[in-house]
Amino acid sequence: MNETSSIDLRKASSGFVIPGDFVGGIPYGTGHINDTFQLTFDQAGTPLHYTLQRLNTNIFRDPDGLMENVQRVTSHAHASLRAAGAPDASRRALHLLPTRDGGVLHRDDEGNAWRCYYFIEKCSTYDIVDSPRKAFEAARAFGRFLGLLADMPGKRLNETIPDFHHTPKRYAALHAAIAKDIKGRAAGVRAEIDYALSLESEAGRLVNLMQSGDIPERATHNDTKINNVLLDDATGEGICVIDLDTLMPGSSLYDFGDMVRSATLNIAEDSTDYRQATCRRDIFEALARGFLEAGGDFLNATERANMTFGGMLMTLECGVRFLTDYLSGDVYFKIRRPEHNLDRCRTQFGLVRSILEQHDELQGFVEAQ
Ligand code: ADP
Ligand code: GN1
Ligand code: MG
Repeated sequence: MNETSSIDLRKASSGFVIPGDFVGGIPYGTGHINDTFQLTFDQAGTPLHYTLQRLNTNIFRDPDGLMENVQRVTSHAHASLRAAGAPDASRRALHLLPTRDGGVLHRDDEGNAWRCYYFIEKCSTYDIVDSPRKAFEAARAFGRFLGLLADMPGKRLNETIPDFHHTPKRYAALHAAIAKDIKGRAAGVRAEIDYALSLESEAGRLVNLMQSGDIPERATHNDTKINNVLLDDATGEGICVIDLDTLMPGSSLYDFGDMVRSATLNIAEDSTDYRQATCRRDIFEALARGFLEAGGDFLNATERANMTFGGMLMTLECGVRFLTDYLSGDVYFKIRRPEHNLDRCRTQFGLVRSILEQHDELQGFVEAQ
């Protein structure tokens, strides 16, 4: 794939039916996987924005199956919003633009896969949550989204990345990376490897509870990073869940867990100040309240009993993935400095430690809801 600076956005956007004249586009957001741009079109004197994204097809091997999921879920969301009479429905769910050939995925001459959405105005995303209110709103939006997915008719969602949250398989990949050690980095990260291995016995708990049927399989988002929900600038409400590439069959605890991972950390995910990493209890509590307010009716007792554990496990799994990528020569997550993945791994492991230290109090709060 070429660098984003050399991309011809006018050409890429010409694959879609977008009314008006192309004005320009800029890179947008802080995601680690796809390339996102905000486009401006002039429609008879009114500037309109769109979100154009180039999918990372090294990671998403079946873009058609992925877009089928996105189309089903966004259509279902709009139908539900219309049925509920929501006045601002077009800001509350992503809306795909059609390609010139009537699909939703545009393939350019070089084989790049593109999609385009309405850009939702007057909203913001946050990489670090600075108040319990924001955490509550984000968690309630993700909880409602889970309810929406539960209502969706039709077949099981396509698996866009098989075994995405199969933590034991993530550990197997770590073991393979340590054994290969292609960059000669393993000796320098012995402490991180030892920490990961000290918790390996926990890796299978959610997978086992799903296999036994104690935790139900659900249609889930699977990447509920806190910057994947748009908060309304005027009201603060969590208005729209975005970044739908990892819609797949999964567990509610993957979704609650990744919120805990991405919102409770007191420092940036890639901070070099990783020794300061702490799980902020007020943010955790706000997440639990928001998620349970929206999803409390349908979560079962085993799901509730494992909510804090889910936060720990999703954080551990992500740390293991960052460490694996560091050992493998940084082939998966975008990096902007040589030790970027290692720094990310260290903040995640710091957060795991902090969640484990506070586990009983945090889970006590969940049980009291
Ligand atoms: P990535 O997979 O790279 O994380 P996202 O789909 O999360 O891609 O988009 C990156 C950022 O772009 C988001 O965090 C959000 O700020 C912004 N964004 C994405 N889609 C929209 C949209 N339809 N309207 C407004 N902002 C959007
Ligand atoms: C990636 O695309 P983005 O930045 O929202 C990753 C998540 C990780 C996250 C860590 C498809 O999410 O699984 O938790 O980085 N997405 C994929 O920040 O691997
Ligand atoms: Mg994102």
